[in-house]
Amino acid sequence: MKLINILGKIMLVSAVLFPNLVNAADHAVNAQAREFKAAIIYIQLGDSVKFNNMTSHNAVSYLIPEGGTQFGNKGKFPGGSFTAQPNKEGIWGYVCEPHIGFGMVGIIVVGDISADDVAAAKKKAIETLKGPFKRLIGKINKIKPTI
Ligand SMILES: [Cu+2]
Repeated sequence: MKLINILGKIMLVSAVLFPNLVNAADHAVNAQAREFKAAIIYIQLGDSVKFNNMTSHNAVSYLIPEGGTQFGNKGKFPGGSFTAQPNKEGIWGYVCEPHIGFGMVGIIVVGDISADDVAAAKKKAIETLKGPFKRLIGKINKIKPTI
């Protein structure tokens, strides 16, 4: 009984100190044909995103918030699936490199974003992305601000 009480207290303290970790959710994005489904997802900081059916696809971040850590291996296939955990709030744009010509790109929105945040991400995309990577701009246009 004592051990259960101690474990209960540890979980309670963890929930107070690290709410994002305790409440973290897992989201799934499926690669289907030449698309990510869903192509735009909305998550909270601490959540993870599992990319499924990645045998002939990859998912590499090309547009990330300031201070964020890139995910995905450029030029490599992860295999069956892999999990990304975006580590900053904001708009994350990623692409499937082999199929970017088909517009196989996606967006992960982390936390609350305003219309200004969307406009800033679009400006950054226009300034920094080249060639087919500009496909991300079309997806940014479809983001719905959450605040
Ligand atoms: Cu692909």
